[in-house]
Amino acid sequence: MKTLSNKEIAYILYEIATFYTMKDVPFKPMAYERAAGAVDTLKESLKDVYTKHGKKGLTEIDGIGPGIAEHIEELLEKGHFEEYDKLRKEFPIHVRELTEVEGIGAHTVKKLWEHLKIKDVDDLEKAAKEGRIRNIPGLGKKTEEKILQGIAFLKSSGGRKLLGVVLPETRALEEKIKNIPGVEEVFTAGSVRRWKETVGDIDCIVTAKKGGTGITDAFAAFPEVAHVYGKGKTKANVRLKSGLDADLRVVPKRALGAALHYFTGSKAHNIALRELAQKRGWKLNEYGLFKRQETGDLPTPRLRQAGKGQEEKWDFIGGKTEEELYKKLGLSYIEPELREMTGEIEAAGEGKLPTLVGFGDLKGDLQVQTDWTDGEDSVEEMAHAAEKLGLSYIVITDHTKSLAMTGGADEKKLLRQMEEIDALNASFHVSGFRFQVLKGAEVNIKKDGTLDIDDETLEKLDCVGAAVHSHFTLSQKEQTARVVAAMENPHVDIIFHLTGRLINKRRPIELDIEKIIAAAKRTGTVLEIDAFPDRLDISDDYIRMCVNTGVKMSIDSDAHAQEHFALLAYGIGQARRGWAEKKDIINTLSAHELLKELKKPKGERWKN
Ligand code: DGT
Ligand code: CA
Ligand code: CA
Ligand code: ZN
Repeated sequence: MKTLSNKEIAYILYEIATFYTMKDVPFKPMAYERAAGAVDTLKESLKDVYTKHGKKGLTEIDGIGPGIAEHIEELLEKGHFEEYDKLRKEFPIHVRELTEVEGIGAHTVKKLWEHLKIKDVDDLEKAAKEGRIRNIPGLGKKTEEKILQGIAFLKSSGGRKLLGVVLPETRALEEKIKNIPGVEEVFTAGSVRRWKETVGDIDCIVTAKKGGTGITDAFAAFPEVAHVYGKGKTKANVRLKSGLDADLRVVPKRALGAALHYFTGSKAHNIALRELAQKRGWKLNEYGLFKRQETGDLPTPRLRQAGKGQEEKWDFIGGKTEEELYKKLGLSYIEPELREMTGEIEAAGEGKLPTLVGFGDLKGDLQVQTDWTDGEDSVEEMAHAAEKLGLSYIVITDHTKSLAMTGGADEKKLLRQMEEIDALNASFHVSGFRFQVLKGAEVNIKKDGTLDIDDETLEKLDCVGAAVHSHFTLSQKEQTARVVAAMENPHVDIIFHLTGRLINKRRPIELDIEKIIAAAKRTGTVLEIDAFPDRLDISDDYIRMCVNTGVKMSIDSDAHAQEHFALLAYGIGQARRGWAEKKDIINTLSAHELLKELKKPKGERWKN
């Protein structure tokens, strides 16, 4: 059997969806896209599902029908299937590469191929630079400019990958490493452990059982490995087939904490800590914390001058755990997310570190899309999925009318949805199920800062989020005024994904962040931390500014499907990187507490 990860299979399914779009085949693109989405977000590996339950197990996955299940079976068994081979022959195109450019989807790929035989980003860049894209019907000069910007942006990201892509891959790798004979424990360090929004490479640390050998050999021989840069007894550096690099280190158990600390970084944080150790006459490295040996037979100054006598000898004084290291250096424990040299060492010395919002602290999710607009699942399905994940309420925030491509809701549609939500909540109540669905919307902020839904309707909603989805290139002055105007609206409770950035794809809009935060404070408007891994909007430094100013935030999944609630973890990681505590995040409140606050006039909210 082949080792294909869920990501790889999902990609092939997306590719096929694109091919069928290009052939103008009806329905198939949707079916393949839906299957791809299902595979992409599946927790278990498809290979495991197939090994355990066969093809039948595959068809039991929501979104995968018998036809596609058969193809997945062939993919797992042989690595390809006929339909796919034929399509690839017909369209020798690098779909994944092309669609990584912001704004390019299946329909654009089709046009680019039909008119200019563009098959990869190199072709695309050349054609755009030569001004040939603008002549394709339906694309035009603006698209051509956008494409060039998208390519430049992709290149400038320097190959760093989204944490949202790397983390699932890392967890899968950890599982495989755990199964290498001789391995005792596996940890991931580096930027992944610090929840950085993008990652350069994966750093894994393992401890070996007594006498455990051959661990690095087994690792380097994984089918996922495309290239081995270097390999020794305790260390291996490889490139994975996914394009990511991974480092593996086998470390002694007595120094696990020191190794974990060293390889977690950040580098600047490590250096500062090492200096603290040096100030005490100690030495800190990945093998532990050491103190100069005190022996009776120190060489006499005369011998030492002559370069004779013993070399320096060091006694191991700590390093089994990270907690111990920090303690020995007079610091309270510093969470990985804070190790970026932004004042954490001083704060730890003074006992003034924040108690970070925890991964289990969220009680609700304030941005959820459904099949009323561009989400995949119904209000009820979303409610059940959220409850399963341990949440006790969600706010339904479908898009509004000026986002026409999503089927955005107008006032009437919102009113109808409110009725459905009332009915649903009533049925929950009857069954004794205490989950609550709250009414909301993701309202569009128009160019002039007004909203696309009238105040009378907004007033009926429990929680209103407003967001910028157009006119991304206004000047800083105009853009700031636009968002501030939206915050002045008494019905706008939260600004969703403030800067509109898409990591590695779209720049943030230009904002005077100090003015924005001051306006949020003044008006009592909440700023969202959108947890979707390519948004993570607002960034950690903006979060820190909110914390320092007392501006409240929410952490929302921006879910468009049931599986997306799991993405909340990325938002929590981001909040922690911004030093946020539980009190800074409004959806750590119960539905009751939250509604109580939201019923007050904006200026009177969030007073404690
Ligand atoms: P990345 O991979 O670019 O997303 O970021 P990191 O932080 O994972 O960096 P990486 O993989 O180069 O190294 C992992 C950790 O190892 C890093 O966070 C700190 C530690 N480290 C690496 N090089 C040095 C160094 O020259 N001095 C010190 N003190 N620590 C280092
Ligand atoms: Ca790394
Ligand atoms: Ca590394
Ligand atoms: Zn949005």
